[in-house]
Amino acid sequence: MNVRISSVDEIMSRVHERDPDQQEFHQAVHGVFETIGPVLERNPGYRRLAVLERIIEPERIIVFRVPWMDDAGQVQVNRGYRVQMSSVLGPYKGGLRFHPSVNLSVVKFLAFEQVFKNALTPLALGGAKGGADFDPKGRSDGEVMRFCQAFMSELYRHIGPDTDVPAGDIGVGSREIGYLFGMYKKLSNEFTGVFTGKGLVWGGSLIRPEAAGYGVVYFAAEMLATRGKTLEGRRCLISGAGDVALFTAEKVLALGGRVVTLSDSTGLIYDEQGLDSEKLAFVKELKNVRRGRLKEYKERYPDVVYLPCDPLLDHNSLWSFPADCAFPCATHNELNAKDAERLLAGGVDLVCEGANMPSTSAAVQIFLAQKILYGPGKAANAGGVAVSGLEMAQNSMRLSWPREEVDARLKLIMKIIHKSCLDIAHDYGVPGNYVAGANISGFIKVSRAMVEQGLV
Ligand code: NDP
Ligand code: 2IT
Repeated sequence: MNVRISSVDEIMSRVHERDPDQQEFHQAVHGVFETIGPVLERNPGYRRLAVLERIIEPERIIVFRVPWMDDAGQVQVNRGYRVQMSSVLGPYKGGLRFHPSVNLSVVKFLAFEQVFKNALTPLALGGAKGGADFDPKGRSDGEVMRFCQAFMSELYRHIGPDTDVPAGDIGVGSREIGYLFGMYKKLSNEFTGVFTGKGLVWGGSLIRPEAAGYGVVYFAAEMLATRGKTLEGRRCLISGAGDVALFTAEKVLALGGRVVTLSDSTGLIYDEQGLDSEKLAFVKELKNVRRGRLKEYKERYPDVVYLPCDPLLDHNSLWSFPADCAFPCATHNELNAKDAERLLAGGVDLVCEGANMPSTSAAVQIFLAQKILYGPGKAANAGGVAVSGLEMAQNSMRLSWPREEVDARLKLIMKIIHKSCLDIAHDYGVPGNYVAGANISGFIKVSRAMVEQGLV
């Protein structure tokens, strides 16, 4: 019998035709598809089993109305999402993002990346992502609580400790997770580990807030070690001023590096002297407690440069300062081809991604062509979800591990991920290419599980 089997290019064209407006999702799928050809050659049966077609189609998408009342008594309506992409390796797992830019394309790209990221960890985690186009900025605690409760009053029926375990992401931190978890507990009448990133006294894991940032720096240190280098004395550009950026900064400082930039959605600071622990504590208090703007850093430390900026504009000035390392830790597509050229011209030989898909496809191609050390987000920032997996394990045991134990496990996991990316890249004839290594390594695990579990 003759069977018509689609080529990878044909499948990619269908992704474009089917959802023409989902650019971020196309970008993420493209990034993976252009590296996995050799796996398909070694496994010709995968084409007939439509492994690619299945991997890009979410198992389930939930889109829902979130009506809530603001402090002025006005009813507001937002749109909520949960994309349950893949459960072949474990319960759906991935964060929630509250930001005005959230739409189905963004949530699908994040869920798709999460599947591969989670597969890279040695833990049993499926992949998902969710969120809403709600902007917590400028909202009172009461408004945020009412929004979270309204959001959970629909989401609760789709999640559970063995079904789907959300966590934080942009705009969803410890305050939001508290309100979301509280509502889940009320509606389900169960105290379970249905969320990660929980408060320390109600089931959270030590090191979870630090995990993504610390993990990024552990991954960077592993990459540098392959060239006999360390972070000691290296000038580092970091974008963002959220959890990922600030704990990346903390660990860079701990390992002897120098942090000269940070940014938020309104501007960046360039501190030629470099941050120290006192300056970092100031930023943490500014962003996490007072929810203020980085501009205040300039008021407190007048010698620094402050530039108002929007990282999604033509180019992001943050990447123009001379440095040795760059850690994009804010948001997707915050680093384009022009920025990549500027980074290289400024002396950068390591780019390690704390954010998900912060570099555009063209920027990635430049890093690969120049053979600098380039750690893609799905490998480099996997420490966050990995410690979420450790939080789930501790919740199941009804125990909690000390800080040192969680940190040691995180470090080991980042080492394992780094090695598996390198080994696979070598095995597939692209030594040192962490993009191919991460994609192929994740793809092999997910596709194998998918095939073994049959057509479900
Ligand atoms: P936060 O909300 O804590 O911080 C995000 C930071 O980036 C803030 O400084 C924010 O500015 C800035 N930012 C966000 N969106 C934009 C935008 N559209 N334009 C300009 N600036 C923006 O989020 P996280 O630190 O948790 O997440 C940062 C990145 O890391 C995201 O890509 C996320 O997906 C990824 N990530 C998160 C993990 C986690 O466990 N939280 C784990 C792995 C990856 P402002 O302060 O003005 O809001
Ligand atoms: O992008 C990510 O990996 C996260 N936002 C964390 C996901 C999680 O479930 O901890």
